[in-house]
Amino acid sequence: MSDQDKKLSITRRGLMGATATGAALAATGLGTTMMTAREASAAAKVNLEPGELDEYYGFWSSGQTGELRILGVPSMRELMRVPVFNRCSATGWGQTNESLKVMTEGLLPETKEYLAANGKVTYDNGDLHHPHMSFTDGTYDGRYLFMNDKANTRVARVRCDVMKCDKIIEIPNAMDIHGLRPQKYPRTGYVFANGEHEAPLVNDGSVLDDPSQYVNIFTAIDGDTMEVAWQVIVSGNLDNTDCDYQGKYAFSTSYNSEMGMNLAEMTENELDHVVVFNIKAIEEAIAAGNFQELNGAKVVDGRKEANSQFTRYVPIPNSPHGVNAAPDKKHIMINGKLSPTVSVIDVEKVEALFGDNAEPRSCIVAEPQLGLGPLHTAFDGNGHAFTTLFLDSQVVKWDIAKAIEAYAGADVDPILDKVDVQYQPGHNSTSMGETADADGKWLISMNKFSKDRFLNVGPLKPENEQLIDISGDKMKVVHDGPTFAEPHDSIIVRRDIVNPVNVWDRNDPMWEDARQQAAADGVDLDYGAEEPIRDGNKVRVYMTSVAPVFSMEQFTVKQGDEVTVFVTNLDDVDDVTHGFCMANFGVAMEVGPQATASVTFVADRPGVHWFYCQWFCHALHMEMRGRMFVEPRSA
Ligand code: K7E
Ligand code: CUA
Repeated sequence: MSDQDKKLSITRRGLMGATATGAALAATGLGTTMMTAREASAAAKVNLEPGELDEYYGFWSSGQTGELRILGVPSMRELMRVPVFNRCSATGWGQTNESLKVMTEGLLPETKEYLAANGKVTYDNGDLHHPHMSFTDGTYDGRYLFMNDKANTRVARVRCDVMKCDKIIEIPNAMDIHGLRPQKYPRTGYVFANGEHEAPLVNDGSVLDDPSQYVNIFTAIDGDTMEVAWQVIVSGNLDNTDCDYQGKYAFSTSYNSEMGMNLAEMTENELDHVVVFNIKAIEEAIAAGNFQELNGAKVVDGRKEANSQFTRYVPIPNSPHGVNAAPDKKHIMINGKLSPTVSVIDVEKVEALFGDNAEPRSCIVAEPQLGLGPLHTAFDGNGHAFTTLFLDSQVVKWDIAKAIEAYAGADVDPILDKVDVQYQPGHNSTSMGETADADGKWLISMNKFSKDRFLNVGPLKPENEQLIDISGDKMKVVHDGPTFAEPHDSIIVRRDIVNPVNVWDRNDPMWEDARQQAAADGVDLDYGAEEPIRDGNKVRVYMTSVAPVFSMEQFTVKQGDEVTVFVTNLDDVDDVTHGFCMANFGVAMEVGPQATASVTFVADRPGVHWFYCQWFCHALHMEMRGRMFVEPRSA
């Protein structure tokens, strides 16, 4: 054993000792001694033969990378990266006019001003934690994926037909969107989004040290229009959120009910809370005009002291984190984080909370002690829950019904199994597990640390996502998957639900602006133009691409012209993507089959400049190039 290994194993033992769950340890030990037939077949399912397709799509966040990732499950092969909040060199996301429209049109006026003062039109970073698919009737419907940006207070939508982001909005009044979940029933519907960090309601620099003026904001976004439907002011901060299967309530955890500003203040209380939002009561108030308008949003006051019908505050020990609705459509798990417990809410007991003199914890029907650092819970659809234990570096499988019996006084142990994961898990997700169609096959444990699990790549290590077979009584880790910064969350979706196209529709709304500009210039995008079209010092170049040629071999502009190049890819074949790179101008973009993409730059470098296709498309791909001639200003 190397020193490094010793150190790790000591640390691991120290952490496990703290759980005082010897029986669970023995159980996990047993799991590794013998490979049963079931385990062997699970391993076979993981290692797909070349050419075989996965059974599930995995949609992954990427944390501070700011993109959405698509993996195949169970192979854990990364299939695609979809840029959302980030700038992407390969696709031109954040540079093409089409992507810049998505990234800028939903920004608040003061943000645009701030960015302009810094010579920018949009942010180029994001912190994407929670990707979730739209629902119809309690299960995924394959229309959209929604996701948050904690770094710059935004919510984005990705179209599942083309796997491109089509909407990004900045949320007014709130600070730093964290928890996000789509409404499950009757459909999405609303996308619920938590502002994590509390701030003065009027945040103009006049308030710093008066916590009584700090608020936090819960937002419901209309998932169809991507506009803010309404907001609720709450007490305490907001962490994660989920909603029921009845369309009545949403639930958000608060790890800082104290409204503290530093660590000591934030962790002072033994009890924090989960906020229950009464959707119907809020909708009625909005419809009746009983709201204040704040930066364009309809806002109601659901703070504790407002004593409204909009919210209830259910006390939960201690700094709760994840919220997860079980596929039984009845139970909501609140993960304790600093408390070793998960608090189980029965949604049928929530209505009574809004009656007179209700005991605020009367909706809690179980609170099993599971181990140290419970963060998130997933489900198999057979009455079992799987909770990550951050400090124990384990996943614990437990029986929901037994936990309820134990809470009522029965002498039963709800814990069924524990498995070590490497190391420090945050979210976990199961196949179809956040829908009513949870199928109990796979669990992904998203671990914050990989330490010694992979070849050393320097001080910055990958995270480790482990695939766990949950089809039997005992959990079995079957695959390690290194991954870069920092996937928090994922969903695992049956492949028949997701049906992207192979080739774009020529009439796609994505390039409606290009279509209109072309029409105004008397150009048909499908044919392009012979010569650049001049409009003062603005020059528009319309070309098409068919492997391996661009329709223009060369074009001439004047130094200082603002040049917009539109490329329409006329190839109508799967996987023939072209690109357009204007060398030494920092310009590059992807143009998918039948797509139009455009990019604008100032031609301030005189002389001959090559543009080339930057996506390998043909045996003569290298030859797919042309020249831009920039006449010097003096000429
Ligand atoms: Cu638990 Cu941002 Cu979902 Cu990370 S949050 S782990
Ligand atoms: Cu077209 Cu490479």
